[in-house]
Amino acid sequence: MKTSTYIILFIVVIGLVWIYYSGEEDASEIPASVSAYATISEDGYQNLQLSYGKIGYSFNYILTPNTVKVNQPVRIIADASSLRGCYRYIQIPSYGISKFITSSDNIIEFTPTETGSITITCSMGMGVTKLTVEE
Ligand SMILES: [Cu+2]
Repeated sequence: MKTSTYIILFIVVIGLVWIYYSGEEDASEIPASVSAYATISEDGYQNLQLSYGKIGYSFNYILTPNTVKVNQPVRIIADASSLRGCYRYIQIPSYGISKFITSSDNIIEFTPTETGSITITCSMGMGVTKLTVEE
């Protein structure tokens, strides 16, 4: 092969490597979880959406928003269509809540009385997310 052919091949390889690594960089920019504050609606509730989907590189519960105010009622609206199997058995052990979600019965309401972190899990514990309670 001519020298010019080697040079062109070299440039193509460098180009492909560059495209590969720039793609990797984009993937790492996806946030592991998005922190957001709940707003208090007219009826006094802080409404949160709970679904199942991709977070970073894995799949788990997605809670948005995930930060609430203490001593203000919270309403978790679960997306029954995305929750499958045991992910529908939602447990909030610190508040004694255990609920099976269906498309017609998908609301969990409670009032957080302490600041800190509340764990929300499925019945087997592989589905897990945290709700942050602030002053
Ligand atoms: Cu599970």
